[in-house]
Amino acid sequence: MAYKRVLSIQDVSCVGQCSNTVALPIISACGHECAIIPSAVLSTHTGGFEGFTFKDLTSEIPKICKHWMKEGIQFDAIYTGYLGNVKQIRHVAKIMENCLVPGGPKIVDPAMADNGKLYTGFDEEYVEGMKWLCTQADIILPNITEACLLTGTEYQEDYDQDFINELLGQLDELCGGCVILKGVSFKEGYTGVMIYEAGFCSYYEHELLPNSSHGTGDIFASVFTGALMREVGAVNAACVAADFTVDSIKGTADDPDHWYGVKFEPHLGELIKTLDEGTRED
Ligand code: PXL
Repeated sequence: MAYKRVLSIQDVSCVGQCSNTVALPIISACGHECAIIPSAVLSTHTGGFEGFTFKDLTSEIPKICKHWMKEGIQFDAIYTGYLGNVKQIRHVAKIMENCLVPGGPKIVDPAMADNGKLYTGFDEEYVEGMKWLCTQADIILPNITEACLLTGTEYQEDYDQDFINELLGQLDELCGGCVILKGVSFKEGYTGVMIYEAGFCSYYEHELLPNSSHGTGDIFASVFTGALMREVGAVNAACVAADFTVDSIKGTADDPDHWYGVKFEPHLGELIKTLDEGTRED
């Protein structure tokens, strides 16, 4: 198995099972080195806790980049998620330009909104910045809310295949690479992920679980990135990521005190097995 070095750029929410605290263990379990840039340090994520602390680390990012360039440090993939503010978007693009091996994938999860609403602290300027970052990406992983924001489409809870096709077409124009659209549901009790690449569209449907789940987009994107770097292809990587996310949500459903995230850790062993079976070289 090729051992890859992946850079994850997103916040550190000290408590909350999201962003880098999810990317590190998951990408490591997929068998890769996971380096990080913390875009900000928060006491918790912003989705439901009151009075969280927020230390913006924007000014560190160009210094980190400069040091890495001096040391010749390069990554096989760069994956970005929640960024602290719009200024970081240009810094991130500079890191992609200077610290990524030629041909390495730029994976952008435009983590900024869900259920029709922007996350606390984000505004129209951030959306515009994220739109621009998506034009620099090879792979983007929006949910439907983020897809609507990125394409200037009015969010709707009920939609049909035509609405999704239109969204995918516009996202493809924006990114020009591979679009992974999450949370696409056509049937009650089910949801799924659309993978649109080079004019081909695949849909992987799975159970829709009733409990709301913070951080599941980050879990999905981390597994996707880790699996993609095992060279299984975008469609397989998305299916593995969806299964892992569903298992993690199911394993949390019986614990109402664990509302702030999902218990993904018990499923890492199964993920390692799945990837080993799928990529064995014998
Ligand atoms: O999971 C997305 C996310 C990441 N980081 C922070 C967040 C959120 C969602 O609310 O608040 C800090």
